[in-house]
Amino acid sequence: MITLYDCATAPSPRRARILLAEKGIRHETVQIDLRSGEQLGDAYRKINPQCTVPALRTDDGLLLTDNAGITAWVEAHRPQPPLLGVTPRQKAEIASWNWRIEFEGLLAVAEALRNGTPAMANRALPGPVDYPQIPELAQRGLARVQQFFATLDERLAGRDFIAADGFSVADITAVVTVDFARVVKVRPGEQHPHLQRWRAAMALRPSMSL
Ligand SMILES: N[C@@H](CCC(=O)N[C@@H](CS)C(=O)NCC(=O)O)C(=O)O
Repeated sequence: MITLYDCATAPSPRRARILLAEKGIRHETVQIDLRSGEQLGDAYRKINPQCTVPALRTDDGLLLTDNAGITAWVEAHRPQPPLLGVTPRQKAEIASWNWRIEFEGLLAVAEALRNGTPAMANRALPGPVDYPQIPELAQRGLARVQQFFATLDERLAGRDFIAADGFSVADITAVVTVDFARVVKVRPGEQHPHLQRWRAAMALRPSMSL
């Protein structure tokens, strides 16, 4: 049986949940309670020394400790429907947008949240090492999130999907990022008509309610 180490309230494992649902891959789920610090405890540290979720144990016992590895494995294990593209051009375009969304969007929200939330003092980055917050990074993160929303809106003008004219992991990463931005009070507004249209269309996919 495939096992997903998950946390229902966190964005990174949501990416894996949506991916598994889109591929129709059955699995069991183990919830790791990030609020109580379960990811830093001995039991989970033995499973994933990086102390992060998601992690995925495959049916042959392989332990994958991040979305990059999980996505690569899932696409190879269950090629249909392809979510990383088929042609060289599609694969390149999807990889490029997925990276940009992760770097310019998801990490910007995390930067704003983790450096500005008192409850995350000393936990400015995920993982086994504590890092102090830098308040200026909370402000910079917020500015980057706003810029990211403008970038995504511009990209989606005249398009139904982020990349390669079809649904892909780039759409999954983007939905998770846009929804996660609520934690820093950034939401798609009337200045983002293309982003709003795309998000409404994505909501029709059952996986997006996970
Ligand atoms: N590179 C990882 C990042 C995972 C990550 O940052 N997960 C967060 C939850 S969204 C986490 O485990 N945080 C634990 C913590 O904050 O201590 C991936 O995408 O798989």
